[in-house]
Amino acid sequence: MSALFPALLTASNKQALRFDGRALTYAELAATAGSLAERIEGAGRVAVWATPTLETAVGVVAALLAGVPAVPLNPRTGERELAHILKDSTPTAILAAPTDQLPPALAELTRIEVVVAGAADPTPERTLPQTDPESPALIVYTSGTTGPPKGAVLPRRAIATTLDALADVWGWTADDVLVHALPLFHVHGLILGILGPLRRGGTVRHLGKFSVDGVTRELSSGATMLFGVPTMYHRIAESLDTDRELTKALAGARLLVSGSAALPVHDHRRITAATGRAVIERYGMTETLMNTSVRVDGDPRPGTVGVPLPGVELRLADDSDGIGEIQVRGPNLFSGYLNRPDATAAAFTEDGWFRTGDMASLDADGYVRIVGRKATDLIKSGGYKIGAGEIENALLDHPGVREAAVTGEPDADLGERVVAWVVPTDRQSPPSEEELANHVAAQLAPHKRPRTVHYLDTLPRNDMGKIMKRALKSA
Ligand code: MCA
Ligand code: AMP
Repeated sequence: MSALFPALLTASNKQALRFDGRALTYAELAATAGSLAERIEGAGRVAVWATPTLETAVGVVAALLAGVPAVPLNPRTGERELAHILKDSTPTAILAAPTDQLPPALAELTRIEVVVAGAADPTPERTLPQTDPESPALIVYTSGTTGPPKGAVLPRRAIATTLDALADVWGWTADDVLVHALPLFHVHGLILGILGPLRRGGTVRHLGKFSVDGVTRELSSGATMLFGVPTMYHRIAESLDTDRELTKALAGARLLVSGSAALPVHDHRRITAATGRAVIERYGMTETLMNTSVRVDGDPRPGTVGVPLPGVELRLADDSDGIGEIQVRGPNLFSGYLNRPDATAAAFTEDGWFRTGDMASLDADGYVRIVGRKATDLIKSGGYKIGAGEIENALLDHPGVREAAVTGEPDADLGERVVAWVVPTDRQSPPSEEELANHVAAQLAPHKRPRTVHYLDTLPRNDMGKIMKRALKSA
């Protein structure tokens, strides 16, 4: 397989990365990531403190150059989730910026500082190891319906093939300048949003934190592409009526891409009506990287996620009524869940197709329409996947909670919001909504916190004692 980042070999003075005014050219990135790669070569696995900064991008590129698997950590991960990820992935070191304050749970690891030195570092003379395409590149943690998150092992082969397939369907080249504000501990922001431009030899400008103004500014000053989750496009759509600069900026972009959750047709229409531009939807998953997309030269068709990417095989299982589970096969797939052969086996059919759990129908010409999910216990909020079970377990750990159930409810901004249904231990003084939200944020992660808490005397259960979640609906 060719090098993951051919542009690092030519090491030009073209801008590769820019975060909040700090930037690196390809020559500078090759030098700074190259010398870090030499320092970490041979480390078993490294964790990366994945703040939305230049240091995270440099750390991950260095790990890829060194052939050392990297585990990106959400810097807001709470105690319980962080302890699980560390125990499961057993990194030997943590890559972090010199200014990062790390939690005590990381104290046992060797801290390797990512110092972005720029051109001062000479490009290493030595060529870094030739790495097997099947070797693990990244381990990305993702939620299931129950239990703690699982580490999806992503080989170099999957990253290279998914990025090249996207280049084909989006006409993505070295001339593109991508703007985004996605977190760097998931596939969308890290693999598509950072490694994607670097593989093309193009440029990425990261906003640090999402804002409509930041998107306007960058698309008005040379950026050509925008990646976002539907919540970001919803916030953009909300601003269009009053913001002429934003409308102009979007109208001038080459490509607007949405993914991680469904972009409602209403938001598609509002954006197209105001700007004349269609938002391109693509569909992926941590375990599969990207499966389908609307092609840049195809019919955008809101409400669909386009057609299978080159090299990806897609079928619907048990679709006698026209709707079935999406199953996929191809070089874009992960190698398995770390330490979870049981879960890996369960994720595939007997004939080797990956079960996505997403339910869909197909248009006559093969466009995929996602209509829902098999598991009601998976919540997609702001583009983050959240398992109801992990939040229920965290809530049950709170002394003020006797019973708990968690559901997802429609939310115009987040797509779905996490709603908790709680039977308090002491009905006279239940823990407050804020206290429970803080508890979940501190144990798991802030995006997993319940946005609404309902207090009940009992949870509705069937004869078997199973909670009947369908009976739990906010008024
Ligand atoms: C609020 N905050 C708290 C608490 N309450 N912190 C601690 N304890 C609390 N009780 C803080 C948050 O940390 C945050 O801080 C701020 O309040 C707002 O947080 P939140 O409510 O979560 O933000 P939001 O406004 O709801 O965020 C919307 C968002 C975000 C920006 C769209 O959801 C987002 O970045 N989503 C991207 C998800 C994504 O990348 N998914 C990819 C996975 P502060 O203000 O400092 O930030 S899916 C994937 O990879 C597949 C392959 C695919 O297909 O793409
Ligand atoms: P994650 O496991 O966090 O990587 O999220 C993957 C899930 O996000 C998929 O299984 C889908 O349910 C959902 N998803 C991603 N992209 C889209 C999209 N364009 N439309 C609808 N759902 C999507």
